[in-house]
Amino acid sequence: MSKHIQPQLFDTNQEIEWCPGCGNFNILKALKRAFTELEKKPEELLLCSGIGQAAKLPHYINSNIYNGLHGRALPIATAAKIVNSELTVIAIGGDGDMYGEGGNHFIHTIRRNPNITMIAHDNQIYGLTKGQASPTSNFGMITKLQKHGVINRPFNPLSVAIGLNCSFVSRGFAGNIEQLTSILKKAILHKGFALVDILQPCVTFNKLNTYKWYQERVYNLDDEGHDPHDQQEAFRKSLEFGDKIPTGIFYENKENYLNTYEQNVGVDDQALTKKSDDSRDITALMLEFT
Ligand SMILES: Cc1ncc(C[n+]2csc(CCOP(=O)(O)OP(=O)(O)O)c2C)c(N)n1
Ligand code: SF4
Repeated sequence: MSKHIQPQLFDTNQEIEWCPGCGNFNILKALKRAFTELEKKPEELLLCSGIGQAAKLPHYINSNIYNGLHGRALPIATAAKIVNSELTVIAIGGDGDMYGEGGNHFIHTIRRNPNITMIAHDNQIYGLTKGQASPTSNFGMITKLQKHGVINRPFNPLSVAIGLNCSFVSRGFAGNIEQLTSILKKAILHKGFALVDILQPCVTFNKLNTYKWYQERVYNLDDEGHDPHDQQEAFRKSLEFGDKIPTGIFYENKENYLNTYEQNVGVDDQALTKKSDDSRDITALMLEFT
């Protein structure tokens, strides 16, 4: 661990509003560890989120933060990265926020490939609004609202991302801080859009996908010698979600054509605020409209 930067540097004095035992606490811990081990400074970070229990996380990390509308973390993160490519930008939220209300942005941000990290606290439920089904809830799951069981098949974020040739696709488990920290570090260092889906027990509203339920099923893809550059194998692994649930890095796309969005629009070299005044002079543009 770095001598200069300690995890406490990322603490804030905000009172944490999560239920005792919530998987979010370990995600917060792993993220602080990842920033510490990567020797990030608070001013180098921007954490963007929408609405939800998970979306509160940026308030609990000493960094630049943007807390916006439900489902809108990704467009904000993409815009911020374009304006200042020197920032480490993270978009964070729950499975409802990122895959439901923000589902359209999820798909098209993968296609754009900005150099940002997306973290989804996937508790397979709407936590903040007290336990309705979310896009990733298991088929047949009984909730307060879905009294006869969920009738929709679950959204599979990893299969969608791999199918779209996403630059980096991974899954962690909030019950394994060590592995989660390592995945988060790799995702942040990866140049391009990096998805980290995290199995996150909601101890209050999801009585099906508990710590025990996950612990009995999760395994590490590294232990099987999985090759993350093999898209078809990664896709096959992404379909596995039952008695066995893979975690780790599913897919890493290293194809040359895959420039980042910032490279494609020509702003990846320097923060726009640091560019010379000349490049920001819009007089000629304004004259075109007179
Ligand atoms: C446009 C819009 N729709 C619905 C809501 C109500 N709402 C707030 S949070 C939330 C779901 C949160 O669930 P999730 O994103 O999975 O996060 P969690 O609370 O489980 O961490 C909903 C439906 C809203 N605020 N805005
Ligand atoms: S409702 Fe669920 S997700 Fe929200 S803080 Fe409580 S345990 Fe965590």
